[in-house]
Amino acid sequence: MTTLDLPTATDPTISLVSIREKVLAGRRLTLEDGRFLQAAPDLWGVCALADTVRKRMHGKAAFYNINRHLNYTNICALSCSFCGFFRKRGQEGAYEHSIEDIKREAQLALDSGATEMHIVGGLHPYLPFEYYTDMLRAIAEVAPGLHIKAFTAVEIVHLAKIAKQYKSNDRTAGIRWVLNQLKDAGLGSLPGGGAEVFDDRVHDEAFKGKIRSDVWLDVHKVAHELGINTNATILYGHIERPEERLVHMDMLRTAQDEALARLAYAPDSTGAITLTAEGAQLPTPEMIEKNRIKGEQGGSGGSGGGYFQTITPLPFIPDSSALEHLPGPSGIENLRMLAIARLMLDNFPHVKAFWIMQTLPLAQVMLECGADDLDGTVVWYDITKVEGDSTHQETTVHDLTRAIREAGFNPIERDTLYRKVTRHGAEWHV
Ligand code: V47
Repeated sequence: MTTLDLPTATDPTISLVSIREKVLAGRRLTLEDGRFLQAAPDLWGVCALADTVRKRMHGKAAFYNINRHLNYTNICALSCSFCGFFRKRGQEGAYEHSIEDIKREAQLALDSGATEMHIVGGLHPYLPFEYYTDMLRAIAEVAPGLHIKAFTAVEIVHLAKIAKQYKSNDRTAGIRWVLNQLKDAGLGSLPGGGAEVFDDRVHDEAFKGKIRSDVWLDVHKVAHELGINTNATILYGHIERPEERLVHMDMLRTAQDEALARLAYAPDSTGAITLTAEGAQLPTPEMIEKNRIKGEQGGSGGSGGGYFQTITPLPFIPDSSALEHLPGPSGIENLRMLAIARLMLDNFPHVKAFWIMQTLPLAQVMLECGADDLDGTVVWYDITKVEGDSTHQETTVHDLTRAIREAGFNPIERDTLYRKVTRHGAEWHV
Protein backbone atom coordinates (compact mmCIF):
# COMPACT_ATOMS: atom_id res chain seq x y z
CA MET A 1 0.00 0.00 0.00
CA THR A 2 1.13 3.55 -0.56
CA THR A 3 -0.29 6.60 1.13
CA LEU A 4 -2.08 7.41 -2.13
CA ASP A 5 -3.77 4.04 -2.31
CA LEU A 6 -6.61 5.08 -0.04
CA PRO A 7 -10.01 3.46 0.07
CA THR A 8 -13.22 5.25 -0.65
CA ALA A 9 -16.22 4.77 1.56
CA THR A 10 -19.19 3.67 -0.49
CA ASP A 11 -21.97 4.73 1.86
CA PRO A 12 -22.82 8.38 0.99
CA THR A 13 -24.61 8.93 4.31
CA ILE A 14 -21.35 8.62 6.26
CA SER A 15 -19.55 11.83 7.10
CA LEU A 16 -17.38 13.14 9.90
CA VAL A 17 -20.58 14.61 11.32
CA SER A 18 -22.37 11.24 11.37
CA ILE A 19 -19.33 9.57 12.90
CA ARG A 20 -19.07 12.35 15.48
CA GLU A 21 -22.70 11.75 16.49
CA LYS A 22 -21.96 8.06 16.98
CA VAL A 23 -18.80 8.78 18.96
CA LEU A 24 -20.62 11.24 21.23
CA ALA A 25 -23.42 8.72 21.80
CA GLY A 26 -20.86 5.98 22.58
CA ARG A 27 -22.00 3.86 19.64
CA ARG A 28 -19.67 1.42 17.94
CA LEU A 29 -18.18 2.45 14.59
CA THR A 30 -18.61 0.10 11.63
CA LEU A 31 -15.96 -0.97 9.15
CA GLU A 32 -17.61 1.39 6.68
CA ASP A 33 -17.08 4.24 9.16
CA GLY A 34 -13.46 3.10 9.36
CA ARG A 35 -13.13 3.26 5.56
CA PHE A 36 -14.44 6.80 5.66
CA LEU A 37 -11.91 7.78 8.33
CA GLN A 38 -9.08 6.28 6.30
CA ALA A 39 -9.97 8.45 3.31
CA ALA A 40 -11.28 11.61 5.00
CA PRO A 41 -9.36 14.66 3.76
CA ASP A 42 -9.80 16.37 7.12
CA LEU A 43 -7.09 14.58 9.10
CA TRP A 44 -7.36 17.05 11.98
CA GLY A 45 -11.10 16.39 12.16
CA VAL A 46 -10.33 12.66 12.55
CA CYS A 47 -7.72 13.46 15.23
CA ALA A 48 -10.15 15.75 17.07
CA LEU A 49 -12.71 12.93 17.24
CA ALA A 50 -10.10 10.53 18.62
CA ASP A 51 -9.09 13.20 21.12
CA THR A 52 -12.71 13.46 22.30
CA VAL A 53 -12.74 9.73 23.05
CA ARG A 54 -9.35 9.84 24.76
CA LYS A 55 -10.41 12.80 26.93
CA ARG A 56 -13.59 11.01 27.99
CA MET A 57 -11.51 8.04 29.13
CA HIS A 58 -8.45 9.70 30.62
CA GLY A 59 -9.03 13.44 30.90
CA LYS A 60 -5.68 15.21 30.84
CA ALA A 61 -3.68 12.18 32.00
CA ALA A 62 -0.89 10.84 29.80
CA PHE A 63 0.90 7.71 31.01
CA TYR A 64 4.53 6.60 30.89
CA ASN A 65 6.57 4.08 32.83
CA ILE A 66 10.15 3.52 33.94
CA ASN A 67 11.04 0.34 32.14
CA ARG A 68 13.78 -1.55 30.41
CA HIS A 69 13.33 -3.51 27.20
CA LEU A 70 15.45 -6.60 26.80
CA ASN A 71 15.88 -8.64 23.62
CA TYR A 72 17.44 -11.89 24.85
CA THR A 73 18.35 -13.23 21.40
CA ASN A 74 18.12 -12.13 17.78
CA ILE A 75 18.58 -15.69 16.51
CA CYS A 76 15.32 -16.66 14.87
CA ALA A 77 14.02 -19.68 13.01
CA LEU A 78 11.82 -17.34 10.95
CA SER A 79 12.87 -14.87 8.24
CA CYS A 80 10.04 -12.33 8.12
CA SER A 81 10.53 -9.88 5.29
CA PHE A 82 9.57 -6.82 7.39
CA CYS A 83 12.13 -7.68 10.09
CA GLY A 84 15.69 -6.34 10.16
CA PHE A 85 16.38 -7.78 13.62
CA PHE A 86 16.74 -11.53 13.07
CA ARG A 87 20.02 -13.35 12.48
CA LYS A 88 20.81 -16.99 11.82
CA ARG A 89 23.04 -18.91 14.22
CA GLY A 90 26.72 -18.25 13.41
CA GLN A 91 25.87 -15.20 11.32
CA GLU A 92 27.73 -11.99 12.10
CA GLY A 93 25.88 -10.04 14.77
CA ALA A 94 23.92 -13.06 16.10
CA TYR A 95 23.65 -13.12 19.89
CA GLU A 96 21.97 -14.87 22.78
CA HIS A 97 22.17 -13.56 26.34
CA SER A 98 23.09 -15.84 29.19
CA ILE A 99 20.99 -15.98 32.36
CA GLU A 100 23.89 -14.15 34.06
CA ASP A 101 23.66 -11.32 31.48
CA ILE A 102 19.92 -11.11 32.11
CA LYS A 103 20.42 -11.02 35.88
CA ARG A 104 22.77 -8.09 35.41
CA GLU A 105 20.12 -6.28 33.33
CA ALA A 106 17.54 -6.93 36.07
CA GLN A 107 19.92 -5.45 38.64
CA LEU A 108 20.42 -2.37 36.43
CA ALA A 109 16.65 -2.09 36.02
CA LEU A 110 16.20 -2.29 39.79
CA ASP A 111 18.93 0.32 40.40
CA SER A 112 17.32 2.71 37.93
CA GLY A 113 13.94 2.46 39.69
CA ALA A 114 12.25 0.57 36.83
CA THR A 115 8.88 -1.03 37.51
CA GLU A 116 8.85 -3.21 34.39
CA MET A 117 11.05 -5.35 32.18
CA HIS A 118 9.69 -5.90 28.67
CA ILE A 119 11.35 -9.03 27.27
CA VAL A 120 11.03 -10.45 23.76
CA GLY A 121 13.32 -12.24 21.35
CA GLY A 122 13.63 -14.32 18.20
CA LEU A 123 12.42 -17.92 17.95
CA HIS A 124 15.69 -19.51 19.02
CA PRO A 125 15.87 -23.04 17.60
CA TYR A 126 18.05 -24.61 20.33
CA LEU A 127 17.51 -22.92 23.70
CA PRO A 128 15.67 -25.36 25.99
CA PHE A 129 12.36 -24.54 27.67
CA GLU A 130 14.14 -24.23 31.04
CA TYR A 131 16.11 -21.24 29.71
CA TYR A 132 12.87 -19.22 29.74
CA THR A 133 11.67 -20.27 33.19
CA ASP A 134 15.22 -19.86 34.58
CA MET A 135 15.30 -16.37 33.08
CA LEU A 136 12.06 -15.38 34.81
CA ARG A 137 13.12 -16.91 38.15
CA ALA A 138 16.52 -15.19 37.98
CA ILE A 139 14.88 -11.80 37.41
CA ALA A 140 12.33 -12.39 40.16
CA GLU A 141 15.18 -13.31 42.52
CA VAL A 142 17.22 -10.17 41.77
CA ALA A 143 14.25 -7.80 41.54
CA PRO A 144 11.13 -9.29 43.13
CA GLY A 145 9.01 -6.14 42.69
CA LEU A 146 9.73 -5.77 38.98
CA HIS A 147 6.81 -6.66 36.68
CA ILE A 148 7.93 -9.01 33.91
CA LYS A 149 6.04 -8.42 30.68
CA ALA A 150 7.47 -11.03 28.38
CA PHE A 151 7.12 -13.16 25.25
CA THR A 152 4.82 -12.47 22.35
CA ALA A 153 2.15 -15.00 21.39
CA VAL A 154 4.56 -16.22 18.70
CA GLU A 155 7.17 -17.06 21.34
CA ILE A 156 4.56 -18.73 23.56
CA VAL A 157 3.65 -21.16 20.77
CA HIS A 158 7.35 -21.73 20.03
CA LEU A 159 7.91 -22.57 23.72
CA ALA A 160 4.98 -25.01 23.66
CA LYS A 161 6.65 -26.71 20.70
CA ILE A 162 10.12 -26.95 22.25
CA ALA A 163 8.57 -28.26 25.48
CA LYS A 164 6.76 -30.84 23.32
CA GLN A 165 3.40 -29.71 24.66
CA TYR A 166 1.92 -28.38 21.42
CA LYS A 167 -0.73 -30.54 19.80
CA SER A 168 -2.39 -29.16 16.69
CA ASN A 169 -5.66 -30.98 17.54
CA ASP A 170 -5.80 -29.21 20.93
CA ARG A 171 -3.44 -26.26 20.74
CA THR A 172 -4.90 -24.37 23.69
CA ALA A 173 -3.81 -27.19 26.05
CA GLY A 174 -0.14 -26.61 25.18
CA ILE A 175 -0.54 -22.84 25.34
CA ARG A 176 -2.20 -23.12 28.76
CA TRP A 177 0.58 -25.42 30.00
CA VAL A 178 3.29 -22.95 28.92
CA LEU A 179 1.52 -19.92 30.36
CA ASN A 180 1.00 -21.69 33.69
CA GLN A 181 4.69 -22.64 33.86
CA LEU A 182 5.77 -19.10 33.00
CA LYS A 183 3.31 -17.57 35.46
CA ASP A 184 4.67 -19.79 38.21
CA ALA A 185 8.17 -18.62 37.32
CA GLY A 186 7.21 -14.93 37.56
CA LEU A 187 5.58 -13.85 34.28
CA GLY A 188 3.28 -10.86 34.90
CA SER A 189 1.75 -10.07 31.51
CA LEU A 190 2.14 -10.54 27.76
CA PRO A 191 3.24 -7.79 25.35
CA GLY A 192 1.30 -7.25 22.16
CA GLY A 193 3.92 -8.10 19.54
CA GLY A 194 3.77 -10.67 16.79
CA ALA A 195 0.23 -9.81 15.70
CA GLU A 196 1.44 -8.02 12.53
CA VAL A 197 -1.68 -7.98 10.32
CA PHE A 198 -4.45 -10.55 10.78
CA ASP A 199 -4.68 -11.55 7.14
CA ASP A 200 -3.59 -14.72 5.36
CA ARG A 201 -2.42 -12.95 2.19
CA VAL A 202 -0.18 -10.57 4.15
CA HIS A 203 0.94 -13.46 6.36
CA ASP A 204 2.04 -15.56 3.39
CA GLU A 205 3.86 -12.66 1.73
CA ALA A 206 5.55 -11.02 4.69
CA PHE A 207 5.75 -13.43 7.64
CA LYS A 208 5.15 -16.95 6.37
CA GLY A 209 5.89 -19.55 9.02
CA LYS A 210 4.69 -17.35 11.87
CA ILE A 211 1.48 -18.23 13.71
CA ARG A 212 -1.68 -17.00 12.02
CA SER A 213 -4.31 -14.73 13.55
CA ASP A 214 -6.42 -17.56 15.03
CA VAL A 215 -3.47 -18.90 17.01
CA TRP A 216 -2.33 -15.40 18.12
CA LEU A 217 -5.85 -14.75 19.40
CA ASP A 218 -5.97 -18.16 21.12
CA VAL A 219 -2.81 -17.37 23.09
CA HIS A 220 -4.27 -14.08 24.31
CA LYS A 221 -7.60 -15.71 25.12
CA VAL A 222 -5.95 -18.40 27.24
CA ALA A 223 -3.83 -15.72 28.96
CA HIS A 224 -6.99 -13.75 29.76
CA GLU A 225 -8.65 -16.88 31.12
CA LEU A 226 -5.66 -17.34 33.41
CA GLY A 227 -5.99 -13.77 34.67
CA ILE A 228 -2.99 -12.50 32.69
CA ASN A 229 -3.40 -9.10 31.08
CA THR A 230 -2.05 -8.65 27.59
CA ASN A 231 -1.50 -5.97 24.95
CA ALA A 232 -2.06 -5.90 21.21
CA THR A 233 -0.30 -4.38 18.22
CA ILE A 234 -0.81 -3.85 14.51
CA LEU A 235 2.22 -3.50 12.24
CA TYR A 236 1.16 -1.24 9.40
CA GLY A 237 2.57 0.63 6.42
CA HIS A 238 4.20 -2.24 4.50
CA ILE A 239 2.31 -4.52 2.06
CA GLU A 240 -1.05 -4.56 3.79
CA ARG A 241 -4.14 -2.82 2.39
CA PRO A 242 -6.21 -0.30 4.35
CA GLU A 243 -9.11 -2.76 4.51
CA GLU A 244 -6.87 -5.37 6.15
CA ARG A 245 -6.00 -2.93 8.91
CA LEU A 246 -9.69 -2.45 9.66
CA VAL A 247 -10.39 -6.18 9.72
CA HIS A 248 -7.45 -6.63 12.11
CA MET A 249 -8.86 -4.00 14.47
CA ASP A 250 -12.32 -5.52 14.24
CA MET A 251 -10.95 -8.94 15.21
CA LEU A 252 -9.19 -7.43 18.22
CA ARG A 253 -12.35 -5.58 19.20
CA THR A 254 -14.35 -8.84 19.14
CA ALA A 255 -11.68 -10.66 21.18
CA GLN A 256 -11.74 -7.84 23.74
CA ASP A 257 -15.56 -7.99 23.94
CA GLU A 258 -15.19 -11.64 24.91
CA ALA A 259 -12.50 -10.86 27.50
CA LEU A 260 -14.55 -8.05 29.04
CA ALA A 261 -17.70 -10.18 29.06
CA ARG A 262 -15.77 -12.60 31.27
CA LEU A 263 -15.17 -9.61 33.55
CA ALA A 264 -18.96 -9.27 33.84
CA TYR A 265 -19.36 -6.24 31.59
CA ALA A 266 -22.84 -5.98 30.11
CA PRO A 267 -22.84 -5.82 26.31
CA ASP A 268 -25.34 -3.44 24.67
CA SER A 269 -28.06 -4.71 22.32
CA THR A 270 -25.53 -5.04 19.48
CA GLY A 271 -23.26 -7.23 21.60
CA ALA A 272 -20.66 -4.47 21.75
CA ILE A 273 -18.92 -3.33 24.93
CA THR A 274 -17.73 0.23 24.49
CA LEU A 275 -15.62 1.78 27.22
CA THR A 276 -15.75 5.10 25.42
CA ALA A 277 -19.44 5.69 26.07
CA GLU A 278 -20.59 8.22 28.66
CA GLY A 279 -20.43 6.60 32.09
CA ALA A 280 -18.45 3.56 30.90
CA GLN A 281 -16.08 2.37 33.56
CA LEU A 282 -12.56 1.26 32.68
CA PRO A 283 -11.58 -2.12 34.13
CA THR A 284 -9.90 -1.18 37.39
CA PRO A 285 -7.07 -3.21 38.94
CA GLU A 286 -9.42 -3.97 41.85
CA MET A 287 -11.96 -5.42 39.46
CA ILE A 288 -9.30 -7.54 37.77
CA GLU A 289 -8.03 -8.81 41.10
CA LYS A 290 -11.54 -9.69 42.24
CA ASN A 291 -12.20 -11.62 39.04
CA ARG A 292 -8.84 -13.35 39.18
CA ILE A 293 -9.55 -14.65 42.66
CA LYS A 294 -13.06 -15.62 41.60
CA GLY A 295 -11.58 -17.50 38.63
CA GLU A 296 -9.06 -19.33 40.80
CA GLN A 297 -11.83 -20.34 43.17
CA GLY A 298 -13.96 -21.50 40.23
CA GLY A 299 -16.78 -19.16 41.28
CA SER A 300 -19.55 -18.08 38.95
CA GLY A 301 -19.56 -14.82 37.00
CA GLY A 302 -15.87 -14.69 36.14
CA SER A 303 -13.50 -17.35 34.94
CA GLY A 304 -10.45 -15.11 35.14
CA GLY A 305 -9.63 -11.47 34.97
CA GLY A 306 -7.33 -10.81 32.03
CA TYR A 307 -8.06 -8.45 29.15
CA PHE A 308 -6.31 -6.33 26.52
CA GLN A 309 -4.93 -3.18 28.12
CA THR A 310 -3.33 -1.39 25.23
CA ILE A 311 -3.27 -1.22 21.45
CA THR A 312 0.06 -0.07 20.03
CA PRO A 313 0.03 0.73 16.31
CA LEU A 314 3.57 -0.04 15.09
CA PRO A 315 4.68 1.86 11.97
CA PHE A 316 6.79 -0.31 9.66
CA ILE A 317 10.47 0.73 9.84
CA PRO A 318 12.03 -0.50 6.56
CA ASP A 319 15.75 -0.25 7.48
CA SER A 320 17.76 -3.47 7.10
CA SER A 321 14.69 -5.54 6.24
CA ALA A 322 13.95 -7.40 3.01
CA LEU A 323 11.26 -4.75 2.41
CA GLU A 324 13.81 -1.94 2.69
CA HIS A 325 12.78 -0.65 -0.74
CA LEU A 326 9.38 0.40 0.66
CA PRO A 327 9.11 3.92 2.05
CA GLY A 328 7.32 3.06 5.32
CA PRO A 329 4.41 5.16 6.52
CA SER A 330 4.69 8.94 6.70
CA GLY A 331 4.19 11.00 9.84
CA ILE A 332 0.75 12.03 8.62
CA GLU A 333 -0.23 8.42 8.06
CA ASN A 334 1.03 7.55 11.55
CA LEU A 335 -1.21 10.21 13.08
CA ARG A 336 -4.23 8.99 11.13
CA MET A 337 -3.60 5.34 11.97
CA LEU A 338 -3.31 6.10 15.67
CA ALA A 339 -6.49 8.19 15.65
CA ILE A 340 -8.41 5.44 13.82
CA ALA A 341 -7.15 2.84 16.32
CA ARG A 342 -8.54 4.99 19.15
CA LEU A 343 -11.88 5.34 17.39
CA MET A 344 -12.34 1.74 16.23
CA LEU A 345 -11.02 0.03 19.37
CA ASP A 346 -13.67 1.51 21.65
CA ASN A 347 -13.20 -1.30 24.19
CA PHE A 348 -9.43 -0.87 24.62
CA PRO A 349 -8.61 1.29 27.63
CA HIS A 350 -5.25 2.54 26.29
CA VAL A 351 -3.62 3.54 23.02
CA LYS A 352 0.14 3.69 23.03
CA ALA A 353 2.34 5.93 20.88
CA PHE A 354 5.56 3.89 21.15
CA TRP A 355 8.06 6.73 20.97
CA ILE A 356 10.91 4.42 19.90
CA MET A 357 9.20 3.79 16.56
CA GLN A 358 7.16 6.99 16.28
CA THR A 359 9.95 9.30 17.59
CA LEU A 360 9.29 11.38 20.70
CA PRO A 361 8.28 14.57 18.83
CA LEU A 362 5.59 12.72 16.84
CA ALA A 363 4.47 10.72 19.89
CA GLN A 364 3.97 14.09 21.61
CA VAL A 365 1.63 15.22 18.83
CA MET A 366 -0.15 11.85 19.02
CA LEU A 367 -1.35 12.77 22.51
CA GLU A 368 -3.72 15.12 20.63
CA CYS A 369 -4.81 12.32 18.27
CA GLY A 370 -5.99 9.61 20.66
CA ALA A 371 -2.85 8.36 22.42
CA ASP A 372 -2.74 8.33 26.22
CA ASP A 373 0.52 6.42 26.73
CA LEU A 374 4.09 6.78 25.42
CA ASP A 375 5.69 3.56 26.79
CA GLY A 376 8.73 4.27 28.94
CA THR A 377 12.42 4.96 29.32
CA VAL A 378 13.25 1.77 27.30
CA VAL A 379 17.10 2.05 27.48
CA TRP A 380 18.03 -0.66 24.94
CA TYR A 381 15.96 -1.61 21.91
CA ASP A 382 17.33 -3.92 19.23
CA ILE A 383 14.30 -4.62 17.01
CA THR A 384 14.18 -1.29 15.20
CA LYS A 385 16.29 1.85 15.09
CA VAL A 386 14.90 5.07 13.72
CA GLU A 387 17.90 7.29 14.42
CA GLY A 388 21.59 6.36 14.57
CA ASP A 389 23.21 2.93 14.65
CA SER A 390 23.31 2.14 18.36
CA THR A 391 20.60 0.08 19.99
CA HIS A 392 21.01 2.25 23.09
CA GLN A 393 17.72 4.12 22.77
CA GLU A 394 16.95 5.70 26.09
CA THR A 395 14.93 8.62 27.18
CA THR A 396 14.77 10.10 30.64
CA VAL A 397 11.78 10.68 32.89
CA HIS A 398 12.63 14.36 32.58
CA ASP A 399 12.32 14.30 28.78
CA LEU A 400 9.18 12.14 28.79
CA THR A 401 7.37 14.30 31.33
CA ARG A 402 8.51 17.49 29.62
CA ALA A 403 7.16 16.22 26.29
CA ILE A 404 3.83 15.37 27.96
CA ARG A 405 3.52 18.70 29.80
CA GLU A 406 4.48 20.69 26.73
CA ALA A 407 1.62 18.96 24.87
CA GLY A 408 -0.77 20.16 27.58
CA PHE A 409 -1.23 16.88 29.51
CA ASN A 410 -0.47 15.68 33.03
CA PRO A 411 2.26 13.04 33.13
CA ILE A 412 1.28 10.04 35.25
CA GLU A 413 3.84 7.40 36.03
CA ARG A 414 2.09 4.02 35.82
CA ASP A 415 3.10 0.43 36.41
CA THR A 416 2.48 -2.23 33.76
CA LEU A 417 -1.14 -2.64 34.92
CA TYR A 418 -1.74 1.13 34.66
CA ARG A 419 -1.78 1.73 38.40
CA LYS A 420 -0.40 5.09 39.46
CA VAL A 421 3.14 4.85 40.85
CA THR A 422 4.11 6.97 43.87
CA ARG A 423 7.77 7.47 44.73
CA HIS A 424 9.55 8.36 47.96
CA GLY A 425 13.25 8.58 47.18
CA ALA A 426 14.37 5.21 45.85
CA GLU A 427 11.18 3.49 47.07
CA TRP A 428 8.03 3.23 44.96
CA HIS A 429 4.59 1.77 45.41
CA VAL A 430 1.25 1.62 43.57
O1 V47 B 1 6.55 -8.28 17.30
C1 V47 B 1 9.37 -6.05 13.90
C2 V47 B 1 7.34 -5.43 15.28
C3 V47 B 1 7.17 -5.96 17.47
C4 V47 B 1 9.55 -4.26 12.72
O2 V47 B 1 2.90 -4.52 24.19
C5 V47 B 1 8.51 -4.08 13.62
O3 V47 B 1 3.30 -2.66 25.19
C6 V47 B 1 8.13 -1.98 12.81
O4 V47 B 1 5.38 -5.55 20.02
N1 V47 B 1 9.10 -2.10 11.90
C7 V47 B 1 7.84 -5.79 18.82
N2 V47 B 1 7.81 -2.94 13.68
C8 V47 B 1 7.41 -4.51 19.49
C9 V47 B 1 6.15 -4.66 20.25
C10 V47 B 1 5.81 -3.68 21.32
C11 V47 B 1 6.50 -2.49 21.42
C12 V47 B 1 6.18 -1.61 22.44
C13 V47 B 1 5.21 -1.91 23.36
C14 V47 B 1 4.52 -3.11 23.24
C15 V47 B 1 3.50 -3.45 24.27
C16 V47 B 1 4.82 -4.00 22.23
O5 V47 B 1 7.74 -5.05 16.56
C17 V47 B 1 7.33 -7.26 16.78
C18 V47 B 1 6.90 -6.88 15.39
O6 V47 B 1 5.49 -6.89 15.31
N3 V47 B 1 8.42 -5.21 14.31
N4 V47 B 1 10.08 -5.47 12.91
C19 V47 B 1 9.83 -3.22 11.82
N5 V47 B 1 10.79 -3.33 10.89
